[in-house]
Amino acid sequence: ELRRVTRALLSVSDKTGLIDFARGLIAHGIDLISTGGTRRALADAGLPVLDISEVTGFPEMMDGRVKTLHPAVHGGLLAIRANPEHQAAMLANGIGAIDLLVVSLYPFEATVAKGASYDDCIENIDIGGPAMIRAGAKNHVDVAVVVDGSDYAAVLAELAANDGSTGVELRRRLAQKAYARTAAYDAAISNWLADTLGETAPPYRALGGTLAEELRYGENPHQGAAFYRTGARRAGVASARQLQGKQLSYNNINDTDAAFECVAEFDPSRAAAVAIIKHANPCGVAEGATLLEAYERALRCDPVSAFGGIVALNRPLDAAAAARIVEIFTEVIIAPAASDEAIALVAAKKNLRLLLTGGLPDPRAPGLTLRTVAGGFLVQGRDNAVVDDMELRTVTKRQPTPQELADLRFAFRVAKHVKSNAIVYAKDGATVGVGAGQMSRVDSARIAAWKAAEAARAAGLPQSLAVGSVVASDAFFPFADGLLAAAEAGATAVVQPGGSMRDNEVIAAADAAGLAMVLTGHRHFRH
Ligand code: 93A
Repeated sequence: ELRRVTRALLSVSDKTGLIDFARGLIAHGIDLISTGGTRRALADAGLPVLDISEVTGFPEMMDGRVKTLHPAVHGGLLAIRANPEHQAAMLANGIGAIDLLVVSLYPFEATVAKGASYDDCIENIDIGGPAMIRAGAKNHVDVAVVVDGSDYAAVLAELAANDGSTGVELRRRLAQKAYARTAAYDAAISNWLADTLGETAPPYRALGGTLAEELRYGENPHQGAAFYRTGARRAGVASARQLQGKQLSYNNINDTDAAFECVAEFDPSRAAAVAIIKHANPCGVAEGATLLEAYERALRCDPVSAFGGIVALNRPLDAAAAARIVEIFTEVIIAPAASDEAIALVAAKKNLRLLLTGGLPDPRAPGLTLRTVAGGFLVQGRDNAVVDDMELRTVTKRQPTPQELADLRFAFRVAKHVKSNAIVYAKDGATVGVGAGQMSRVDSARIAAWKAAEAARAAGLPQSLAVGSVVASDAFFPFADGLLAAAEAGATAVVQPGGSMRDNEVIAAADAAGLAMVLTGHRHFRH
């Protein structure tokens, strides 16, 4: 199954490593064909190369839109060497075989990412490249297709090991990678067009991404895993710069994303905010005059769970906050930026990862979330509802005080980022008890209250942190019991979507307990 390589077509936008690779090919006596820019780069390095127009008999035309779209190219890629009729057609039409195809596509994703104009993006849609890639990959019985410069070394090693031939296993592996590349490329184009049209609904979205890195393992060590980037323009873990620390794990990436998306709900021009995340759930979120203050208050909510957590900040990490954060074991810090002094303080902790994103993502931006089910996957628009945009309706006799109202908003903002059933107690812009992921709402309410009491004990305070707090529920209370548990814990006001069959019962219970309750009309399920 070895195939000797006698002719290679090289057409690459990314010319990294090109010259050395081409030299390696020439050393095996392989003839090179190239398109305009690639040919120039090779010729400038003094390497012998045939211009594509000499193969096609046509000049490159229409600003390069048509350069390789020709039977002399596609016939050379698609002809089955062992098929006599294909051989005869090649002979009759003067088509020479192409045994190795090397393409790196027009940088469409990078062009979109840098915010280029519509016309610029259009011009960066590669047509000839994907056509050749797909042709060569279809015919991998004879042809090797390279779409990624990181495979140059493997190809040269293969040629060296087999005296200028490629093996079928490598060709098949390269073909698989080739189709992954063209699929992701087309997905990026479709998604960009959807963005320009303002289409955000899932049916209009193509799913695709490019492999960012192989991960050591998945959620557990026996699960393989990898990280893909979709190219969506959103500040966050996928585009962050890692300054130090070892490679992020699957769970780190998942938790870091949860942390940063949560803290991004808090407008940095209003207050500093910090979210501490464990197992994708907030174990403390707080605002403060400074990041240090916000961190201290977030930590107070659940100092036990915060051990080994992820810390996300809505403002550039400063030295005061950094000095305090590094005092306890933390896996990851993610922030829009960091001062030099803060970076130096974090550097003292070798294993602590510091990620800088360059900005905060817009919580109102559209996007997709997806999850797999056996034999398929579910796609939905991301939850971009923000409590500030909701009309809050007071349904109890008592109106919330302005302070209660501010805390209700704060608590509902956090509840959006807590796994359902979510119950969040908050006071003075800080969570004081979080109940997450229980199968019954009343259990979440009780757990959150218990944690608020524990936090008070840990801080040496005489009464539960929930006393005088407000409480948020991500979805309606189906019965009054969850609400009564919150009242018992000391909450004085409640925010919830409403819409239960028993809303009246729940409202009556709130009135009886002297609570103020507001309805948002929006639910924040997160499972
Ligand atoms: O505009 S194209 O879609 N038309 C083509 O016929 C074509 N053939 C190759 N772009 C085409 N290419 C692309 O040109 C390759 O995929 C590669 O990205 C680029 C290399 O151009 P140059 O060698 O001139 O730098």
